[in-house]
Amino acid sequence: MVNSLDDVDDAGGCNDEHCSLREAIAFASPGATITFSVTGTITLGGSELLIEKNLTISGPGARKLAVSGNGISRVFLAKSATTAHLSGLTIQNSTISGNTAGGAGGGIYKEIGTLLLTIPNSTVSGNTAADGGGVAFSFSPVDLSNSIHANNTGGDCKLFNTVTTDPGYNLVRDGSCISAATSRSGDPLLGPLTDNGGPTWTHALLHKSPAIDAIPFGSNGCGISTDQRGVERPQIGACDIGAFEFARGGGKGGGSNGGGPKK
Ligand SMILES: [Ca+2]
Ligand SMILES: [Ca+2]
Repeated sequence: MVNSLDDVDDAGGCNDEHCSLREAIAFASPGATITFSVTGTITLGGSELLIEKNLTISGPGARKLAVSGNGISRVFLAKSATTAHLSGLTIQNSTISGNTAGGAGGGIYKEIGTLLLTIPNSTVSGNTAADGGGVAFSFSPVDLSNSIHANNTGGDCKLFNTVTTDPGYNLVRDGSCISAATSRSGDPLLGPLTDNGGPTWTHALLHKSPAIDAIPFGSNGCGISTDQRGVERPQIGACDIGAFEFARGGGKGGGSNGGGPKK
């Protein structure tokens, strides 16, 4: 049970007093499930979280827990022949500098094996890698829905020898990894990563973003009933792609609706 948002690996290991996500991964038995008693943002101290055994990391909800590379490192690297199941968390602001060996998958890189990544209603943006800045997958199928992938340096999504499952309603700026008729490419018009209300930072959808109301009510559901900040979905009748629901005239997001009621 992760009970701290810091990235400290102290001498005490993982116990009731202090257990960081880094410690939980290091001390977990193969096949274990890691859960969380904290919400907010875990900001990594400069190095990626290495997963070298079969693990399930079950966050409290994509809108409640974010793991940030702080613009310095990739967030997760899952090594060969492991099964890693990540759910209920947001991956943000991760960067890996481009080198030829490891320069893929700025946010997440999964080598051979199985990665069951649940990132519906997520926004993957501002990540950097030589190849596949947002997410990269090698020999491991990936399931995307209702998500935005944009503005990642090195490509928004990269598949090596694998296929993507696209249930639809994805907006991928460079058009990578999408196949469903309801998914599209193009600029999602994102604001900067900042405090728009809620426990974690988000990229607001700007006025006229094509992500706004792109998911008809009842199609794919809204995924979840609130956005990452806690603002109710849908607003204005239909659901928005990604982690942020645009609300004209404010709402529970404290008035930060990413563009304002410009008509
Ligand atoms: Ca500890
Ligand atoms: Ca909407």
